Amino acid sequence: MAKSAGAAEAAAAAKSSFDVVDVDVVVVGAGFAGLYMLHRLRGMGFSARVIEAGKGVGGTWYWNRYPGARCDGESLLYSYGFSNALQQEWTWTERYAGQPEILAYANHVADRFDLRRDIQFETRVTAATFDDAGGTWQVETDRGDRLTARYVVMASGCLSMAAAPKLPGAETFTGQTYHTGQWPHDGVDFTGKRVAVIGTGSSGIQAIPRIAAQAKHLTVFQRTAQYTIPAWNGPLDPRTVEEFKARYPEIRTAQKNSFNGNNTTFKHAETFGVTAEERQRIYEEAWQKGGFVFLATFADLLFDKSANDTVAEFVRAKLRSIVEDPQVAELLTPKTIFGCKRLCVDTDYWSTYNRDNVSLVDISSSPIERLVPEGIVVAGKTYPVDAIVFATGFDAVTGALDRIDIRSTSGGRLKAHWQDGPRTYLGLAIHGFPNLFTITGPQSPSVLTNMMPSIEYHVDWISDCLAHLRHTGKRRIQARKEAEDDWVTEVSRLADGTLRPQCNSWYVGANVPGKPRVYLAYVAGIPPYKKRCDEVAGRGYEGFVLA
Ligand code: FAD
Ligand code: N01
Repeated sequence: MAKSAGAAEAAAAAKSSFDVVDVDVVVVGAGFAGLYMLHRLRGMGFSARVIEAGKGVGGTWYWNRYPGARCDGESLLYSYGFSNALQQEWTWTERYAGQPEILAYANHVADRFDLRRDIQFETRVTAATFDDAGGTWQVETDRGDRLTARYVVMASGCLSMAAAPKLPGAETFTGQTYHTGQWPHDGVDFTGKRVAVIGTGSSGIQAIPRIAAQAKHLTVFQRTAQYTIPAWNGPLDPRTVEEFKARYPEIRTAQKNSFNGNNTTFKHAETFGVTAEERQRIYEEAWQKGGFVFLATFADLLFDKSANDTVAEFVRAKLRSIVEDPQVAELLTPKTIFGCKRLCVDTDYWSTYNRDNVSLVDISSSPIERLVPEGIVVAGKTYPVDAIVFATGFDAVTGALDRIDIRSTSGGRLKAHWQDGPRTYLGLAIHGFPNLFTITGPQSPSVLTNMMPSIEYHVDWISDCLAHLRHTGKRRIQARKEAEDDWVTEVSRLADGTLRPQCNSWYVGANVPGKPRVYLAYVAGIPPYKKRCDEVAGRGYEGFVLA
């Protein structure tokens, strides 16, 4: 839609930066990926501009301000390792840091490395076109900027496009609606309110106990029951922090080479290699430690369904011991493969259903019919509410890329190239779209790992690649079609060898109507992935054409 002259003028007057810019690199997004990318580019002497839709840095941690939002990778590991000075001066206070602390950290990084002067906020990239003749990208924004760049780096996030169902009658609802991924910056006071939460993934499971503690009544609408492991969050012992700081360089190296970037190693190879009693002991020990360590008990849990059943049943028994009402416990009992959807990590989630002011509505067989002025209708019954919280997740991994009109004069539109699902080489580059890189892009380990080391690895790989191009006098790099085809096949083959694609999750795009069902990440872990990417670079960027 064309902007009115008045609106365009107001937008132009409001912005403090440039209209036409020519830089070496445009980076889209100022989350942890964009911030580190900018820092590296500066260090190498490249000119760069970061374009960010939000008003501030932090990405995920800027947008997801819902009550209870925190990381579920341990803070001491869910942080940058690229600067020893940074990791020595910053002190995390909790085992799993809350959103405000992580956002403060992102802001500290931006200030410490003086990054803001090259970031344009409140600006959304709408289009990017590669001109084959000129060998440059033209980047357009919703504020009328035109940027020319030799390279574009997409640091636009895997979980940055909030997704909510289009419910009939939504416009008639007279209460407030919120999405966990677009939470108001001033917070929301639910005191005295009847609140609905739709969705019981990681966001819902974090928010539900906190909303229940404040609201007059909370009704949770659950489509699929989820497995969750206690976080046992708490203040970090200063001695633990000191120990980490003393050993940080070696810890970071280990992280970058560990299966999922969390320095966990599988305790045992085979679930049935130990007795049932021993297995129970191992699960109990993992439960008492809390968090993702559960997936590291036995290496075959996501390969062998009968092995998976043992851990699933252990967690279900825990649930039954926590939830007092057997009918509610039955509704909350997950029936899916354990760890197939992303495992949740919680504080007091299941026990919240023991509160008098919390009720659970099962919408697995009768979906929400519609919204009406006073609330939500399911199976002909109206549930009156004052506010609805959509904890319904994201158009993950490809969502942010799909929303930009990315084209190249020879390769056509990215949307067309990806109509049957994303196609990439190493999750870093796309055939037909030269000089374009994706940080933690589709078909890389990204969302199956601690994202911080995965982000750092990609940023370093891209930086080395740009340095190589400059050093060798090359100005263009493009993934070969065969290399991309082979990678797509390899990523699918690996996923199909596991139980992972077998449930409906955002990992396969099942949460977004019409999205092609493709496993979106590389499942074999960081070590083989990193080895492959290192080899590609070491062999002069094998699988790419450099011109
Ligand atoms: P993001 O942080 O998503 O930043 C991308 C930025 O790009 C956003 O600010 C967005 O506004 C901007 N953007 C997108 N498109 C455009 C456009 N067209 N124009 C301009 N700007 C654009 N990972 C873990 O490893 N451990 C955790 O514990 C963990 N917890 C999480 C908790 C929540 C609630 C969520 C949602 C995710 C969590 N993640 C976690 C994943 C998290 O997304 C990553 O860890 C990490 O923060 C991603 O950083 P990023 O810079 O790649 O992307
Ligand atoms: O989103 P989700 P999320 N009608 O997609 C339901 C990261 N993260 O925001 O399972 C009714 O996981 C949907 O039901 P179903 C983490 O990577 C991390 O919670 O599809 N219900 C599900 O219950 C995570 O995986 C943390 O049947 C609908 C829920 O909404 C990712 O972000 C915290 C529906 C969505 O769950 C996304 O998590 C938060 C509909 N039409 C997020 N559509 C940490 O703790 C969807 N649902 C680190």
